[in-house]
Amino acid sequence: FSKSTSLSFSAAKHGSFYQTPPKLSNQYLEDTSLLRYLKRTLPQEVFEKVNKDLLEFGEAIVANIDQLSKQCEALPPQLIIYNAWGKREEKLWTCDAWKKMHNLSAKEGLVAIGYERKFGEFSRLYQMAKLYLYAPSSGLYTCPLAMTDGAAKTIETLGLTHPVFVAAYSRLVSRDPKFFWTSGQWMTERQGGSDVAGGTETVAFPQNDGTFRLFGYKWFSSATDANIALTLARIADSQGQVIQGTKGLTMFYLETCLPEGGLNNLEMVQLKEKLGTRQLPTAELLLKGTVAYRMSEAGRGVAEISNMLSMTRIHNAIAAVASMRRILNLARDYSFKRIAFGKLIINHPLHMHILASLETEVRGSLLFLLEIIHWLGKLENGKATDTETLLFRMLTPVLKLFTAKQAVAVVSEGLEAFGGQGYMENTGLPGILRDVQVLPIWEGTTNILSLDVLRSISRSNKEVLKAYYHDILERTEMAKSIEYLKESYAMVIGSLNTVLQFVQINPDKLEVAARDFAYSLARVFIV
Ligand code: UCC
Ligand code: FAD
Repeated sequence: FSKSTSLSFSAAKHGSFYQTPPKLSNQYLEDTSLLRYLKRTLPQEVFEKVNKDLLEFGEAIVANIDQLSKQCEALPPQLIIYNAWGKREEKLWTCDAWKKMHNLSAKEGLVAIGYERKFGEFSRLYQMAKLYLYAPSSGLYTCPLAMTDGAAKTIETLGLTHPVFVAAYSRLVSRDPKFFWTSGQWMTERQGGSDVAGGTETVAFPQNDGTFRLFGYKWFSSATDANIALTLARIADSQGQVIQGTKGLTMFYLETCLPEGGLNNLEMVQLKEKLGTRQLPTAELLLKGTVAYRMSEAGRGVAEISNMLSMTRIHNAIAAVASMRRILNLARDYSFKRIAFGKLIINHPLHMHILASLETEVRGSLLFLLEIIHWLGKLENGKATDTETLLFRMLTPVLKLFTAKQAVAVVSEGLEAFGGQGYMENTGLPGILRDVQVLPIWEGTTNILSLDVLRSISRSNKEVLKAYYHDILERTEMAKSIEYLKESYAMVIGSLNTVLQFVQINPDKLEVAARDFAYSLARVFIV
């Protein structure tokens, strides 16, 4: 052996090559599609303010927030049921980083911006662009934030004026970390998460003071440390009888802790052992007389909790697109650092082609997401047209199901772009794949949302399909006369006609084809 070779592999030395790792840069600056969309859509004076805040927030994410998210992954929540001396304590322990996420979410206005409405119809774009930057570095704190936003939206939409709801609302949209509350959403029971009406056994017993006492078992509670929850139960009559099915379900509001301290007559039975989302305290809960307030009319629980569902489904899409963007940006950075076969991997045409095709998918999903968010902002500010109102209803489930599935595929491909390192836990990369795998499952599975798309079509007497048709024609109008876009234009219009004809020709096959149909709606809209 030569002396230099033996020296570099002796004792504690393990060779001299160390790969430069991928680097997380300011994700706002790295996202040209987002930047361009905001520049194009927001009025100049709004853009300047939003741009400044997003730039600063993007810096803060790199400087310290991303580190906090790593701590949330490394120190998952624990449920301590008994103390060392056998006394039942039921304490949910969360790490400091998780608590810091709560505080910074309030300070940064991650829910508040959407309700302060300082920028009118553009407020939601601002709020959700911020959440989009935050999501992959949030240690999944965006999960409780999604449900908090959903709860605030439900109280606002239903115009609830009972002091309990007014007080809760002011906390959900607060920027003061000490005052800020988060919400959970307890819908799923053992017998059914999709078929909520078939699965809900929880019973609500009316009390003389107008409140109710809930008894039941909630099978999944993602944000168990939340301050409040919206849930469903069946109201018992004086004989203790309940109405089965959807018409028997009513929406309730509850606070997880009693004003005098201690849990509100509920028991955290156990934390779930999960493939991913380990940062989240997902528990099974026993409701044993939980004090609750009726939020919806009796029997209108499913319809009214849909206000929350449509918000959380948009948040789901934010997490999906943001995860895709994160892995792709890291993979792109890595491709300028990793050498194989004598050159940087970015210079291998096939690797470049794979990254470019992922880029196309991510940009398409992002533009779809931003368009839905803009409609949400318009709806809330009385600016939406009838077409936009109809399309918002049909395309929200499409957005959720499409981006969630895309996220699993794109993140999986993204991991491969790091070779073996993509599989190594201490790179922080595998956690992204684990966490996106939940996105197609919760908040309505892909099948359930495909059927929801059909529901929205039949509820509108197919008017929404006409709106969709005209919307696509309008968006593509310009391309008609541009020479190099003519072929693409013809393809889009051809696909549009095929999809819509399918509904007319095959009404009996719509259910079985619902998923492909929803995908086609997404693809045509994106192109
Ligand atoms: O998973 C959960 C939390 C996870 C953590 C949060 C993550 C947030 C993202 C974070 C990212 C990091 S909570 C559990 C979520 N569960 C679901 O999503 C349930 C899935 N199942 C469905 O969506 C089903 O389609 C059901 C439950 C809605 C179907 O029930 P029914 O009994 O068959 O309902 P009907 O009869 O079709 O509808 C009842 C009423 C109708 O209104 P009316 O009576 O006025 O005709 C429907 O039009 O509800 C209305 N409705 C809707 N309205 C149903 N769905 C909708 C909707 N999407 N929008 C508006
Ligand atoms: P099922 O409804 O049993 O579905 C099983 C399969 O059947 C699915 O593939 C589904 O698509 C399919 N299917 C069902 N019905 C139909 C149909 N009509 N047509 C075609 N296919 C159908 N829930 C809450 O309420 N709050 C929470 O905080 C919460 N947090 C969660 C956290 C995690 C990590 C997970 C994994 C789940 C959480 N859930 C929560 C539950 C989640 O919302 C449900 O698991 C989900 O809605 C699916 O319900 P299910 O598990 O009962 O599946």
